[in-house]
Amino acid sequence: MINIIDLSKETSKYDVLKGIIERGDKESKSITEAVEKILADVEGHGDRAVRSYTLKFDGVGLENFEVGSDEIEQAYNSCDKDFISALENAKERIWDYHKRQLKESWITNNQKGIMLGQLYNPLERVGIYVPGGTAAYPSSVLMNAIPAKVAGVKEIIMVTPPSSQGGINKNILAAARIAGVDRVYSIGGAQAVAALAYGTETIGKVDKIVGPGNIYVATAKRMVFGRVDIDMIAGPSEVLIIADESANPRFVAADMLSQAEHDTLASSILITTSKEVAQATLKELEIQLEGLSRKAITEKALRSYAAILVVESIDEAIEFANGIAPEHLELVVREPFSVVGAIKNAGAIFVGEYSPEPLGDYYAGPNHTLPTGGTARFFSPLGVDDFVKKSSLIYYDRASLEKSKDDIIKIALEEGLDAHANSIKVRFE
Ligand code: HSO
Ligand code: ZN
Repeated sequence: MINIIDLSKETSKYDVLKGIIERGDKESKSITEAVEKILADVEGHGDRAVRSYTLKFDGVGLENFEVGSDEIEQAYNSCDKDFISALENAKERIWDYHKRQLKESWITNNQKGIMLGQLYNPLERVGIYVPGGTAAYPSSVLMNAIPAKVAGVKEIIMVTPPSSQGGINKNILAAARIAGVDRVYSIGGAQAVAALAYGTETIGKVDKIVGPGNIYVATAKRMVFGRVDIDMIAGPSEVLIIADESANPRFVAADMLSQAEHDTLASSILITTSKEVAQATLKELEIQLEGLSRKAITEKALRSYAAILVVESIDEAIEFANGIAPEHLELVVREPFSVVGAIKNAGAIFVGEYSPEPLGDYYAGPNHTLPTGGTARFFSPLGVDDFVKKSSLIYYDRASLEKSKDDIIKIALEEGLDAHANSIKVRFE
């Protein structure tokens, strides 16, 4: 099903994985043009355009997009009680973790007559996109909304495409209620992104749009960036597992499958110093795959984008991991904490064999919205910072400005900006 690749025999390690790294839907001209048209229509015609695209793409004619609080309440009450309590427990942990990310505004006056600072303020209104279909995850509602809540965002608006009957998944609505989402609209696709970015007669414009979506949603987000802020552009999910001879192949295979079941573009890579672990994991993958409800998706992902690599040393595995910059990195080695410091590029690091990725996907507290496709080289997990902006604060008294005036005037004149120089001079004439 998957080939085991002995990296010591390969000349270029990264070529082996090129197809995996570069997977994912690419923006094409036809997608860009289609999205451009949707954005322009919604900007020009508001609700009318959103209504007609909802009919065209989702197959439902909706007069009113907003999901009423009664409907949300009803959905919440009809959910499995243990599921609700599990989500509440997850919320508590996610909240607690994100609370630690809050930063305080600061002001310093360590020079007499001068005060400088940075003031933190939450964004006013934020939109969360929740995809429809099999990728509609209640856990993602918590992961997107809770950091915004913790940051102090005043209004959180969730959008999600309606089913062909016009309804919304009850688990998604329950998660929205638990996370404290203020409004829910049953709209999706690029038209939902446009409605959030530009505002319509019934949907208020937001300051930032977060959440994953298909290529149309991702393209729309990229195009409205600047009008509003966006989070990262999420690509297909991936896990890289570093394992030594102490790793349990049953655990390793289970973790690889848990990633592969997300979608046919998901990628699971094992890199190990042990040929035995490599062989045994391969066997386990075949055995465990049989029992999965999403076997077809999982198998396709495994065949296309999974790999088992054998290396000579853990150092080599780490160098490789840093080169790939995976979204999720599991360290299933004898002394995982001795390795953590060497990891430079990874969205989330799962340490030791009892910290599998789904623990982080749902429950431990850190965010599961993570940089994908190698972008962990420069992006960070979604967090409170994403929902806060800063203003600089500057105060000088007369004496302090007078002391600095010659330098400022000099720079202004060199830039050829007389009026800038005058703004300083005039105060001392
Ligand atoms: N592994 C996904 C998150 C997720 N898993 C949601 C299950 N539900 C991306 O980090
Ligand atoms: Zn997952």
